[in-house]
Amino acid sequence: MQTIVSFKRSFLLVSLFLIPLLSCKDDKKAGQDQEKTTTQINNVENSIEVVTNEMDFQIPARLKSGWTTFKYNNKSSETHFFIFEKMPDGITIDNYNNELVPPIKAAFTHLLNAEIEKAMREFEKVPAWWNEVDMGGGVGLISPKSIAETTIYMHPGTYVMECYVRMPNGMPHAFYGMLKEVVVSEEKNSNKEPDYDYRVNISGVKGIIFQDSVKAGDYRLAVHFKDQTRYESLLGHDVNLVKLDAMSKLDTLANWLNTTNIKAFRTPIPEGLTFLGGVEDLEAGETGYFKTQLTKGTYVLISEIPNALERKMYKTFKVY
Ligand SMILES: [Cu+2]
Repeated sequence: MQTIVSFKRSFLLVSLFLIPLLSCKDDKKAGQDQEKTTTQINNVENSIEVVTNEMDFQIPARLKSGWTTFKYNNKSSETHFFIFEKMPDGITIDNYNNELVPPIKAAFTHLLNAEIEKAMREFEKVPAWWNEVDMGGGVGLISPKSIAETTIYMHPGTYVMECYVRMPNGMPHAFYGMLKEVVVSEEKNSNKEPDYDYRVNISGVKGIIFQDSVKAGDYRLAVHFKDQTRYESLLGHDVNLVKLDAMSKLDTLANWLNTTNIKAFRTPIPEGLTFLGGVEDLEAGETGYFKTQLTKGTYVLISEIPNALERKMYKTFKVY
C-alpha cells in the first residue's frame, strides 16, 4: 500500500513539473451584453498582461482579488501555458524553491536516467504542505508568437504560477525561469463575471461536452468544471483548445499530453498542432472563460491528462 501511495504521489509531482451541450446559456442575453463585456475586457485597468519573452513570466507581483482577465502574450518560440497553484497559509515561493524544487529536480534527473527507485526516494522528500495546494486555473497551452485571453476568479492568497512543458532534454520549463510568485490581495477589483457565447462542460464522468460544429467567428467560451478529479498524474483536468491539421493528429496530440510518460510534453511540439489557449484546472463548481477566433477547420477541446481519448476527455468539432 505504501508503495502505491508513494508511486501515486510521485506521479503527481511528475505531472506538476513534467508533468458539455451546452448550448448558449442564453443567446439573447449574451448578445445584449456583448458590447459591455468587450469594453470591460478591453479596458487595460481591468486586464492583466502576462508576457513570455523566452523562459519567463512578466506579470505584476500583486493583484486584486475578483474576476481577472489574463492576456497572455507568448512572444517566445516555444509553446507554453501557466497554471496558478494556490499555496497553503504561510507558504511562499521561498518554501517552494528551497523545499520542493530540489527533490523534484533530483527526481527528474533520475527519471531521465531510468533510475526509478532513486527518483521515488527523492519524491518522498517532498514537503507535506504540498498536499494542501489548490489548483487556481490559468491560461491553457498557447503556440509560439500568439496571444491567449482567459478570465478566472482570483481568490485572495499566495500563488505560484508555473509552466511545466518540458525542454528537449526533458526538464520542465519551471526550472528555467517559468516559476513565479503572485500575491492576490483581499481588496477586490470591480470586474464583473464575463458573458459568453458558448458553454463547455467538463467532468470526469461525462467528459468534455460541446457542439459538433460552430460557425467561424470570434467567441468567448465558458468552461464549467462540473467536478474535479485526480488522475494517475494526481492532477485534475483542464480544457485546451487545439486546431488540428487533420483528424489523424488527434492521437499524436493525446500522446504528447500524457505527462506520465517522461518522453512526452516536450518541445518542440509535434507538427500539425496549433495550441489556442484554454482554462487550466479549476476546482469543482468553478467556471473560467477564454476568448478565441475560430476559422474554418478541425478543432479539439482536450484535457492534459493521461489517456485523454480513452477517458473521453476531449471533444472534436468542425468550424465551417
Ligand atoms: Cu513553458
